[in-house]
Amino acid sequence: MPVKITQAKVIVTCPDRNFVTLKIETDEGIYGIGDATLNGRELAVVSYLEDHLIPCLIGRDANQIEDIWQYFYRGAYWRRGPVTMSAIAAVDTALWDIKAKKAKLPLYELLGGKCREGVMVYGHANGQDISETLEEVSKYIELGYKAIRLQTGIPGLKSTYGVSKDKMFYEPADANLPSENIWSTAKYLKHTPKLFDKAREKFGFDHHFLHDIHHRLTPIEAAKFGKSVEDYNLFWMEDPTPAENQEALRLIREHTTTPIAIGEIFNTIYDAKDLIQNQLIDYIRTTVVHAGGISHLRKIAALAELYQVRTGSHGATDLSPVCMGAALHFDISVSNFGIQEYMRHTDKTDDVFPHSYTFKEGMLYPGDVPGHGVDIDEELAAKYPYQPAYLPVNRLEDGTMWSW
Ligand code: KDG
Ligand code: MG
Repeated sequence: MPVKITQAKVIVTCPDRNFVTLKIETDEGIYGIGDATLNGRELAVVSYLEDHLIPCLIGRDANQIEDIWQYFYRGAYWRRGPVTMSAIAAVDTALWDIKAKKAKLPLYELLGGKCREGVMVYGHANGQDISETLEEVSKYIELGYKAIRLQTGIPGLKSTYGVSKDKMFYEPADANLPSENIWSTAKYLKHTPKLFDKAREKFGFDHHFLHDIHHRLTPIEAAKFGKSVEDYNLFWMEDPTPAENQEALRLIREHTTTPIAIGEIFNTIYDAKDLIQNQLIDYIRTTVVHAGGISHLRKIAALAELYQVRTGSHGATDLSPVCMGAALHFDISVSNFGIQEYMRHTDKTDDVFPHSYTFKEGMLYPGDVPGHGVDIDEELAAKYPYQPAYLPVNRLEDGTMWSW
């Protein structure tokens, strides 16, 4: 029996940071929600949804998730890109939520069932200097984390990616016009291996340590970095070099066995396919929200499975609890799951998005309520209006624009 879509609306709220949520309602009274947040470009996705997708959604059969996906992807003529794919992702996630609620099953059951008991996550330890980062690592270990990302300030640089005032809730979008960071590759390469040297000396090798380079190195510099940290057995180095030039990864691979994770700014399987098929990465970091939703992410994971590439989805604070909830159902049901990033949301955010997922001893569990298990309290959401906020930009010491 068809389930008719009767209404769809976009809810923008800022409980400590901006989130864009799509809510789709049906004639059966069942609704579903999807995350459409694109950090620093939120309103572009709102317009894409309100002006272009929602008018075409009304009256359609909510059961036909794949057909609706293809209608918006192929049918638009203009394909791909973060705005388009975040909007399609929100529709897809909301429709999966509806289908699972209608079946009275947790979403993972419709995706093939559980492949594991829980989802290993990594948290973020960051500090102005090495000793501060190590103190943060201790806190994560006390909380039970098995995997931790380590970032530290660099002597001689006022600010750097990954180091924030707020420890548990890292928030890079910090100003209503972009703030400016200064970068020096030489200073970074000299300092960062010391962080992992001290961390292994203090904590041993029982925990997974990760690191995000955030697209800042050239291929040969990235190769050098990967080699310099091999003794510290990193779980991965992330975004070692900008991935528009995918051939560059071959050079890095030739020089180091430090595993590589890429994909948080990818939007489709086409962005990822060469890296996967040539085995130039070990982990693919595409997300439910920025890569076309659960339907498309599962296709990426299926391709990656053929090449022993595992998933490691992005999960920064700017991906809403709706994305996190959906991601956990994906994570628990794909066979080649690797790890899930988990930056905690603030209490204010969690209050706006009540959810069934829970954290225990370094793992997240999606819960067993029907759907993806995340809701939105619209009354509360309305109390936190949108606040313009940009991600920073990055320049070299001589003023040259660089990758942030
Ligand atoms: O919005 C951008 C952030 O999500 C991103 O900079 C965080 O690189 C990131 C990460 O690995 O979580
Ligand atoms: Mg990253």
